[in-house]
Amino acid sequence: MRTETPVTLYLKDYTPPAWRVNSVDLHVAIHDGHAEVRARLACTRNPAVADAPLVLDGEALQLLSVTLDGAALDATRYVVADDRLTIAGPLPDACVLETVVRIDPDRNTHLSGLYRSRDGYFTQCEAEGFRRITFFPDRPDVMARFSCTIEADRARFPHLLSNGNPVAAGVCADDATRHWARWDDPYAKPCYLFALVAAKLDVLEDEFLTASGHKVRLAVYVEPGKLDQCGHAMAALKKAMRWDEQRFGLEYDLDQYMIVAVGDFNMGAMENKGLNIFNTKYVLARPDTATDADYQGIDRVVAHEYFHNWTGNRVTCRDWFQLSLKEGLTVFRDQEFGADTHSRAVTRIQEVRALRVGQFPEDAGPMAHPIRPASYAEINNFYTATVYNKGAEVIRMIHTLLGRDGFRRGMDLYFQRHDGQAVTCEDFVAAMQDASGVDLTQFRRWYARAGTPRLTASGTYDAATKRYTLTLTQTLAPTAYEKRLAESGQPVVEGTLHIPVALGLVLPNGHDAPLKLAGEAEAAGTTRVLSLTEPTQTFVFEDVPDAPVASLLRDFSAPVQLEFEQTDAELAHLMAHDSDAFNRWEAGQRLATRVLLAGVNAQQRAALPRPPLPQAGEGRGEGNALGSDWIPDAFVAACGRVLDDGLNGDPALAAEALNLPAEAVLAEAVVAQGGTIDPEAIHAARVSLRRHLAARLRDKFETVWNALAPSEAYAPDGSQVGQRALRNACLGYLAESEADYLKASVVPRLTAQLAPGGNMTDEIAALATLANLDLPERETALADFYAPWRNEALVIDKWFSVQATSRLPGTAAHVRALMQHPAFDLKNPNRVYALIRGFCGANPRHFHAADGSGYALAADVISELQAINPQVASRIARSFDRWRQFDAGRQAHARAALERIAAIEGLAKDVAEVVGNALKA
Ligand code: B3K
Ligand code: ZN
Repeated sequence: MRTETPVTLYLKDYTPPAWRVNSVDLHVAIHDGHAEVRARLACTRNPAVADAPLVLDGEALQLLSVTLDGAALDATRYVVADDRLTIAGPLPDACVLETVVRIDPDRNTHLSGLYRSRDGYFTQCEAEGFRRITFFPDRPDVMARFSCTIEADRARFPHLLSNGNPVAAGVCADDATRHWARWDDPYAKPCYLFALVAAKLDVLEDEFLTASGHKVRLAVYVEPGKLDQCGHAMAALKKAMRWDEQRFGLEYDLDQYMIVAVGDFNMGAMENKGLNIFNTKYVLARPDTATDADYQGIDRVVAHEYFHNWTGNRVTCRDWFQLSLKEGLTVFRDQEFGADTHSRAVTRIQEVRALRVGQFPEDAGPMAHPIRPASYAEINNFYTATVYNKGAEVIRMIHTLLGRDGFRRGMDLYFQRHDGQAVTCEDFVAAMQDASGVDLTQFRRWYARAGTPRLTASGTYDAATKRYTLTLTQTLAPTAYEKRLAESGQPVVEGTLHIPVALGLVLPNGHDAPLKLAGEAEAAGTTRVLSLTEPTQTFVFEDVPDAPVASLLRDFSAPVQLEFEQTDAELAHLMAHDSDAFNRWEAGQRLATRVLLAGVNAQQRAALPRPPLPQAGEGRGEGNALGSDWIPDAFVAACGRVLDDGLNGDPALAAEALNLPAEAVLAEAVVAQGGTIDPEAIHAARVSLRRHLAARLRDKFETVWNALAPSEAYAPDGSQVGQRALRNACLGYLAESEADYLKASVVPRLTAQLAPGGNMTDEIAALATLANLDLPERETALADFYAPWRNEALVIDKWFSVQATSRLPGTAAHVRALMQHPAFDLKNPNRVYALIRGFCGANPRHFHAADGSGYALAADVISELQAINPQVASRIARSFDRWRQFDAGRQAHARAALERIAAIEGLAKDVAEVVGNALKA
């Protein structure tokens, strides 16, 4: 086996391509056991780069022939080495190169390039998969016109699809069992947007009339028999198409838009021009198979891939360092779509929660990088929360600074300037600046600096002058990224950031004060966006009638960690009165975090024994080892008010407010205070707080649960979704009750919710709750759930997940046992994500078990998986990111696990980069 040594690539080394490919004509013949790919490339020399050889990328290809301008090329004229085909010697400035290669899609377990899945053949080319199909300059700044002929068995693969428009099709002249279809894409595109499908599928068709009157055929292709599960995806597509016309004036540009769902797929979906390929998870949904969250995920991912048609495809990236140019912007667009079509506040809360769980720890860990990294070894490792989610936050800050109209003018200018080009993040920011007149020079540092900035605030009110003085300070400590840069002699970007801080001042009467900055003639608005551009700045507000409570970072106006001393009473005031719904929620989270950290300290100070193993039949997964004297009554009362508000106001917001900060977020809060993560103490504190609330607020939980009983047939619409979320949150709390009540009153409800005929949202909420309970009903429920759903892969994924994330002791061993279950398959990414990532990523207490059992499990899986599917293995390896934040014993186990992986001969470079960084940081 070849050892893949990670080679680091640098942004500074970018050079334009020496050769361009104007057009590529592909002929892909799929046979049993292999495929043959003929590629005819019309190439022209870039006059700016004289004498360079023609170099094409190629990986796992067997070269059968090469011709240049119609003549077979002498073997002395080309070299195939190091995943490249190099044509040397004198070449004309324009030439046609034709290659024939043989590939093996049936054995392509990487799921990159052309591969086999259940119902046929599918492709995934981003980032560097096209080189696994044919020899090509596989870089996004080479944009070519593609045509593609696909040939395959007629009966087994009736649908032959590629990008663009179908131009011809027929039965093969020499073999009537085979057929072919030819596609032509009129838009030049980078090869990462190429796609083909040859499969047996069912199709749902529809039409969309664009604003300018162009009729588009819409098609969703799914595995045979699943047509009743694609209506929601189709509706989402039409909604997204209309929204992009209305909000950004962007119309679709081809005669057809196709979505193909496939069960074996490394990520969520892929925006190939005119032929999106989707993970089934983001297409298939029926009330009895998909949860509210699944429906929402479908809305968002369908919209995201559709939006890429402009932000990514029409204007693409010059190189992969610019990935956030398309991803950050497209995530921002899908977030805005979500906000405009669902609840803006709930959408924002969920985004920020995801940022805190996924991106802040990344910024603090060994893989830290800015949204535009200056170097990488394996680009697939940089499809990260930072590039995507922090990237979207950076776009959102531009939106905040420019305002909605200014941002729209910037987008218009961006397309006017760059349609059909491969560009950089600078080009985007320049368009925004030029269209709005807002100076974004300093703002651009957000693209180059890693880490989560700390924003420290302090405020004072002077009753005599009626002035409120706010001082803001920003700091940004170096991360592992700067260390890596320095080691490789790269310049480190320094300097303060331009941080938009949206603020309001909430008066004792609950109203917002009109905001008048010193020097201004009159007040303007009650929410203002302050530009923090210095290390420290002071802002003075005049005519503030009474001592206010400052509401900072409204709508989370910047991705920073806020440090602002506010009393419990001040936070409670914001929870009750802040006009900014996000900050009402945020105040609750800050209060909850404070309480929970006190719980963690109480546990550690008292050096209490760890929660004992469950008593047989006690029901709950563990004893309540922690008292409750650290839980203030005011917090319980605030949660009670949240429940009242949920009943009378917005249940979705109430459900969000009752969702205590995740264990991973609490772990980061411990680290921010200079502590060592104690996953047992964090878990115990969180569970204890839930139990305390369950006991103290039982009547309210019961009242809300009863009041929200469904009265109409299931629909994944906003109001029902909010009601189900709150009702299931209440039931989840009630399930924290003591054994008698639990068994007599809660378990029967959980079991009833699992009865056939219900919806998957309620079912999975009940199953996940039962999976935490050590009761006979748990096993019965799991078995009863499995049997009828055994052929519905996405539902079985949920069955694996709820077990992987269980609180119960012995979960690591149980996960190992589940890996032997006939339905588990290491080759299927969804299954691996459900069971293994569920355990490693969403069950911190068991993954970080003191005995190292969680780490050993992960190392075993990664070792085996890295040879099968390096991208998926690498994602699992990221579970180790925070290993140095734990105690010495856990660190020793983690190091051993990481070193065991690093020592694998021929370790895939994806995993080598992640594990290498983890060990050296
Ligand atoms: N652009 C793809 C991601 C491709 C990931 C390659 N490892 C999906 C998306 O962001 O829309
Ligand atoms: Zn994307």
